[in-house]
Amino acid sequence: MQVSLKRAIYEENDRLAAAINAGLRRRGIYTVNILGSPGAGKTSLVSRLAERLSRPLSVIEGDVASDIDTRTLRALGVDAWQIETGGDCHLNAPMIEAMLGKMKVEDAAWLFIENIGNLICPAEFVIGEDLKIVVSSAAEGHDKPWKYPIIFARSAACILTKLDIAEAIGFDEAAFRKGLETVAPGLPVFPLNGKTGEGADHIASWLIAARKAAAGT
Ligand SMILES: Nc1nc2c(ncn2[C@@H]2O[C@H](COP(=O)(O)OP(=O)(O)OP(=O)(O)O)[C@@H](O)[C@H]2O)c(=O)[nH]1
Ligand SMILES: [Mg+2]
Repeated sequence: MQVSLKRAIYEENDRLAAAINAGLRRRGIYTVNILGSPGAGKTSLVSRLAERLSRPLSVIEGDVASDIDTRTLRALGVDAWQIETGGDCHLNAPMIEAMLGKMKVEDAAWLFIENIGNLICPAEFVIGEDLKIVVSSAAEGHDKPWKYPIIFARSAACILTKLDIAEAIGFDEAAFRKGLETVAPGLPVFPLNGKTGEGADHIASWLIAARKAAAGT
């Protein structure tokens, strides 16, 4: 009973997510669902990309509470909008549909969705995105791919932040990459210093290429 109810919830969400994605694609909007632990560097990544991407950019910020990240991005001139889930550990397609009704994403824009900080539930839901990317910080430890394989396996790229403090916290990058290769073979990894922006040019180029490849399909 519980299993079939859960399946029905997923199916309903997936149907709506597919419709959202189709609507955004028709308008030439490319949508990226950004996943990762609390404090991994998701908002820093968005800020660094906003400085580098030339098309219009809108952001949906997901948090359990507060509009701190939305205010941070707006202060940088980014068109950011906040969803407060009030406790839910992930965003879902109905939340995105409701938010898209309020905001005004320009045609042909980028739409970034910063999901709730957590390595479990956000990986299980599609919300209308073209692709997911996962931000993982050295501060979380190098064992994360083994412990949370699904989020890495469902992502199209991994952004590895906080390598500037790797030595101080004993982060073993080779072990992290070995874990990634085990759970998500071939997943591209992009080191990023979220504070200075070092590494963000490569991520921007990769996203532009992914967008072009999707348009060609
Ligand atoms: N040293 C260092 N600090 C970083 C790096 N990237 C981000 N930070 C810092 O880490 C903290 C958290 O970064 P955010 O970008 O807010 O992380 P987040 O994933 O958006 O956090 P939540 O939205 O709260 O889940 C901030 O103080 C950032 O300045 C990095 O590469 N190196
Ligand atoms: Mg954030």
